[in-house]
Amino acid sequence: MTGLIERYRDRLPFADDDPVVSLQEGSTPLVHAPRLSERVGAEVWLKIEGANPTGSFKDRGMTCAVSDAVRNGAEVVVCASTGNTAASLAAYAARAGIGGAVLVPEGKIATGKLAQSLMHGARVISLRGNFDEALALVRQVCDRQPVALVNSVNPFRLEGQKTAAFELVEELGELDALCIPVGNAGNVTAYWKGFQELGHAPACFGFQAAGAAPLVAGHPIEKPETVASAIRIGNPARWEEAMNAFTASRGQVRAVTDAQILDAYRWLARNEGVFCEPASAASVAGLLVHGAGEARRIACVLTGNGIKDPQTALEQAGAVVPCEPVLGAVEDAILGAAA
Ligand code: AN7
Repeated sequence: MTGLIERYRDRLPFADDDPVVSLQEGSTPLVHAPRLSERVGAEVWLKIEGANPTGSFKDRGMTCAVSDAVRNGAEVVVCASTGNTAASLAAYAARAGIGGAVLVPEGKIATGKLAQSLMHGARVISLRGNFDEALALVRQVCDRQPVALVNSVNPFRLEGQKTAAFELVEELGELDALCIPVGNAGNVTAYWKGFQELGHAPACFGFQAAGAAPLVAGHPIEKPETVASAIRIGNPARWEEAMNAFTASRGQVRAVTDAQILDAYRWLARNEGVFCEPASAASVAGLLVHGAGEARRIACVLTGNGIKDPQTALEQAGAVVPCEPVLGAVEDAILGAAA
C-alpha cells in the first residue's frame, strides 16, 4: 500500500523529488450495501472514508496541504475546524515535525476529535464562537503571520480530496450518482473536479443539516445548529464551486433534519455493520429522504468514523445490560439477545 500522493502523483501537483508527508491515506474500502440497496431500489455503495489514518476523508487533503507547506518551508500550519480537519492537521504536522494550531468552536467538537488533536501535540484553541467566525479569524492571521493555512480554501486540499473520485471510478466504472454531506463545501467541489478530470459526470447530490443549510436557503446562516457537529457551518468557503458542481452534474443540494440524520446513523450501524459519524450519515439520510433521481448505481460518501463521536453514539444506542457474576444470570442476559 502507498499513500495517495505516490498512488496518483501523475495527476497531482507534486514532482518526484518533492517531500511527501504521508500516513498511507486513501485507498479506502468501497462496500456494497445490500439492505440499503433494497430500500432504495438501486445499487448502493458506501465509500468508507472513516478508514483513513485519522478516521476521516480530511487525510486525503491534508497529505497534500502539509506536503506543500513543508516544500515551502512552513514551520507552523493552522486551520479552523469543526474537528476532523483539526485531528488530521495535528497528525500530519506531528508526522512532518512542524508546529500545528487549530481553532475549534468551544464545546462543539466531538470528543474523539479533540482527543486526537491534543494527543498529536497541536495547540488546540477553543474559540468562543462558531466555525465561520473561526475561519474568518485564521484567514486574517495567515495574512499577517508566517503560518500556513490548510483549510479547504487551500487548493492542495482539494487536489488530495479529488482522488476519492478517482478511486470510485476505478472500482465501479460507471457511476450514476454521488451522495455526499456538505459543510464547508470543499469535498463535493473536490469530487466534482476529480470526476471531470476523468471525463465522468455522475449527478452530485449534496446534503446539509436542516439547521445549517445555507446552500439550500441561498444565504448564510448566522447561527447554524445541528447534532452533526462536523457540518455545523453557516457560510461555506467553497459556496460557488459547490453550487456549480450541483448544477453542472444535474444533481441537487437538499436539507435533512437531525432526526433523519440520526435515523440513518443508527440504521447503517445496525443493518449494514457500518458505523459512521452523524455528519456522514447525512449522505444516506438524504438518499433515503430525497432519492437520487433515476440513478441505478449510487455511491454514498461516509466521510468520518463513528468512533469519533462516542457521546452521540451512546445517546442514540441501546443501554448496556447489568449482570451479577453468576452463571444463570449471565445465561439469561446472553439469551435475551435472541428475543
Ligand atoms: C465527517 O473538520 O469542516 O463540505 O473543519 O468532518 O468539505 O466541509 C469538516 C467537514 C462532512 C463536510 N463530513 O465536508 C472540519 C470540517 C465530515 C466532516 C464534512 C466534514 P466539507
